[in-house]
Amino acid sequence: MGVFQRLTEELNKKRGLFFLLLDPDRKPVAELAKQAEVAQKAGADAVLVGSSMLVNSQFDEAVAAIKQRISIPLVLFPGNSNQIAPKADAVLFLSLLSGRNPDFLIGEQVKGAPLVKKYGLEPISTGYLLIESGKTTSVEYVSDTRPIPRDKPDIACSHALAAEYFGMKLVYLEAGSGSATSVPDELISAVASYITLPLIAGGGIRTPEEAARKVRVGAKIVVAGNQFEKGNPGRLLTEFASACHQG
Ligand code: 1GP
Repeated sequence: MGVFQRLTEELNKKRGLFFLLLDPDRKPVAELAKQAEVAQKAGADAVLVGSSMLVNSQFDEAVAAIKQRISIPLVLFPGNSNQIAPKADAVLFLSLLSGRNPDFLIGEQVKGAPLVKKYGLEPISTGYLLIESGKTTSVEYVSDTRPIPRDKPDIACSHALAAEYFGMKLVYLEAGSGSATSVPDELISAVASYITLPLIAGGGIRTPEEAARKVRVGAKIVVAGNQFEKGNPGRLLTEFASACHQG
């Protein structure tokens, strides 16, 4: 069974899913692999691997090491076409629809597509919308694009509908990793009631309560990463996963 279908079936049993984001720039390979295993035991539904910059050259090695430790899907969340690694299960085949930079709308995708095919990865076409979070995020800076204003749900809805009409499978509402504020509940709720595609919400979601709220207002998948980088996050991961599953 493919990854997208497997996740869709999980969504028939749970109100929402929880994905852990691992950034190979932030931790050594062995720690990333260990954290992925802990997340799986805690109930995470998938592990995303990606980075907006990637100054660490061990991307493929990190993906391979993580893959050895988990049986839940390992899905690439690439910041550019250099982050297509052979050992993953699938890739969020993203287009940064909120921006007007052709490199991130289609250029990187054209470079990455032959690698996705060569490695036999499952592409999951995803409309990626960056939402303003109060300060400049890495995605905004690196992509040289402007985010959608956080108090303009109509603009977010139009972009999300374009993703649906393009035949994409998911829409990702992104505040940016470590952002000061997460995507507003009102904006998630407006987009969820405007389109039929499942929504992912991520960026700056710091507590299980906040994660549960994102599910209740309409997100089907919550992504979090930054808050698990310190100490021993096993318990917090368990709380995040069950908050997302129950909503
Ligand atoms: C970033 O949406 C993800 O791309 C997760 O964000 O690291 O802030 O949890 P955090």
